[in-house]
Amino acid sequence: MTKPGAPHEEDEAEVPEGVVAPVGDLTIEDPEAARLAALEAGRKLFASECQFYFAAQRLDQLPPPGLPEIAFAGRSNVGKSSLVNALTGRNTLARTSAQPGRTKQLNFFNLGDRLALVDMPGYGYAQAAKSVKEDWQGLMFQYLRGRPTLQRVILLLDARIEVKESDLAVMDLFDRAAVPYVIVLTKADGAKPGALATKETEVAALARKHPAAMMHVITTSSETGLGIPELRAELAALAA
Ligand SMILES: Nc1nc2c(ncn2[C@@H]2O[C@H](COP(=O)(O)OP(=O)(O)OP(=O)(O)O)[C@@H](O)[C@H]2O)c(=O)[nH]1
Ligand SMILES: [Mg+2]
Repeated sequence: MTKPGAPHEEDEAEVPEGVVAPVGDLTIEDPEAARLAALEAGRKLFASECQFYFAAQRLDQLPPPGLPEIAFAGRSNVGKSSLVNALTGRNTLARTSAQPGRTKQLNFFNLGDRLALVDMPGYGYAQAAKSVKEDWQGLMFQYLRGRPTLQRVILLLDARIEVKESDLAVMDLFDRAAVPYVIVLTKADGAKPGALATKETEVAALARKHPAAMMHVITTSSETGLGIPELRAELAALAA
């Protein structure tokens, strides 16, 4: 559609190659070109230098707010540290372990001076002492509520198992803190295709019920790299 009286011929001559084609004063996006451009922006950002720069065990120890922050949250052992490694293409940047409870503090990583990635301790670890659980909840809630630079929480759910009470409790907590979060399914390599599709539908329905959750769900595997370029692209859009 063009505005009445818009210079049709000139428009045709001036359509640039690439993402957008202006028509009159409207902009028609080419979704495929926009998708490819976003993937490329994600690839470039995550190819840049990434360095650990801060560990916080208490709220009064947080680094001064600076870069836009992305926090990775989820149950113990869901694959948060592995996802940080997969995104940044480094196997040993964040410490991972088959034992739950590996990450015990908020670990901050500087990605190309454009984004801070925050690897958080896991929740829902049955063996953890009660005081540790309360500390974690308290620390996370205060961090989430009070952090002006926090742009997005990545909430990881295991694609192979059911959503737990602790996940639902954390989603409520995020809603109350009004922090936008995107649900990422992890370990998709370990789920059968049919079960994975059912899980995606179930989790998308769950996301729709939670006001602070983004509508879409990203399915990933840190083992195979599934979904990693898409998540990089989404995060690049939030970078400084
Ligand atoms: N098959 C498979 N295993 C994975 C994947 N991602 C992580 N894992 C394994 O899951 C275990 C836990 O991974 P971590 O990344 O340490 O999990 P975490 O969420 O950081 O755990 P905490 O720090 O204890 O909260 C490790 O044995 C990983 O190798 C994946 O995509 N596929
Ligand atoms: Mg960890």
